[in-house]
Amino acid sequence: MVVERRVLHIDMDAFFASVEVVLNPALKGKPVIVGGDSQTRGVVCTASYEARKFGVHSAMPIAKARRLCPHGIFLRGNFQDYMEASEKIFSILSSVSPCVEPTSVDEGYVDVSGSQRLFGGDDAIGAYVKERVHEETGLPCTVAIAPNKLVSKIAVGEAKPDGYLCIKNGEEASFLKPLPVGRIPGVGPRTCDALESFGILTIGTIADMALDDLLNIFGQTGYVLHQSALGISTSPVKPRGLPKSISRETTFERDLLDWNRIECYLAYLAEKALCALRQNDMETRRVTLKVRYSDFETCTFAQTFAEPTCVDSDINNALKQLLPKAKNRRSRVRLVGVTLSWLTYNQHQLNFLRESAEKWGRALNSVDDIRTRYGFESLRFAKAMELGRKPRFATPSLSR
Ligand code: TTP
Ligand code: MG
Repeated sequence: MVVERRVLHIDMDAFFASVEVVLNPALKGKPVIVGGDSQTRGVVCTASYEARKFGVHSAMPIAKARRLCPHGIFLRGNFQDYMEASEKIFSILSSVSPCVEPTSVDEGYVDVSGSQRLFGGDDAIGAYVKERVHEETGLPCTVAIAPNKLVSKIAVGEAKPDGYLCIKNGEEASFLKPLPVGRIPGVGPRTCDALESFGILTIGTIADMALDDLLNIFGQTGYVLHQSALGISTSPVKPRGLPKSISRETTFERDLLDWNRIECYLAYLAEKALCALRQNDMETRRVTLKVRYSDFETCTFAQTFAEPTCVDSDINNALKQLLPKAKNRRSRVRLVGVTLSWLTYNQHQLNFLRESAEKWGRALNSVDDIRTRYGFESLRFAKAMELGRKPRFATPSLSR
């Protein structure tokens, strides 16, 4: 039996702004704008759909957004909150199929070809994903399921916000036919203008053209346009491979000289990196401390372990030994980070010599379980708690 390829695409709606609404329900229905590094500087990261009605959009200067939407609610945002929501979303997607390809913090593809019987078809899969995301994060998202990544991506764009769309195999071209050419991913304003100058406005017009004509006008791009217009794409969903290293780093809002505070941030970042390490069922043999000073010089200090570990105290002890080297330079610090590398699978269950590490490992697994259920902030180590219950980060610490 030939299994039909079915690809799910998910994209969260007004992601950062929606997370802010969940954190403060009084913002619901209001024009919320996230971004900027002050009241007037920087650019918009995203705007709620209410704010978009005023013409506010991502990458627009905050000052312009203020002019367009003076009564908008402007927030700086906290990347930690967005990352936590993102992690929950991808863990839900992994419960549908092992073949998950994250493409950004709020977007990804899932190959659901093999999940059809288990869930009872596309619509059941779509409903399950939307419901679980809503239950676990309170956030709205848009989901589409189609024969390939290209069509599911375009379908999500059509179904936004809070939508669901299913395009059956064989319906690709008819779904795409009436849409403007700019909906094809990669067709930017310049290609749109070029197509329009030939009177080509809809995807259907491209599909109906002779391939030779398209090749004459656009060269090789003509072929890609023709395939896309017919909804043909063979690009596979590429599940994220195992990480080679796991890093967490942040740039401070203002360069810091207070090493006690810097160490608190470092402790928090190390906690986050270790939690991610254990979630991947892995251990590390090398920890690297990264420090960027205010003159942008970046130094790294590393320590290698004789035995692999996933235990916080091992990493914290190593960092303690590395810190004096970093403090030697008496300049302000712009960024700190921690990287765990030389990763291996956690496979020392039967090693009796490591009994104490085992006990730690079990305790930490319980810690991680509680965090999965009640959020990362529910259990924290003392050092990082000096930053307060919920530390603010000016920049994300997204790297793996
Ligand atoms: P998007 O998915 O492009 O946008 P969105 O989720 O806010 O809105 P929608 O998908 O409903 O159109 O980006 C996801 C997040 O990434 C967004 O909430 C904020 C962040 N982002 C930026 O910080 N800068 C940008 O220029 C863009 C486009 C997004
Ligand atoms: Mg989005």
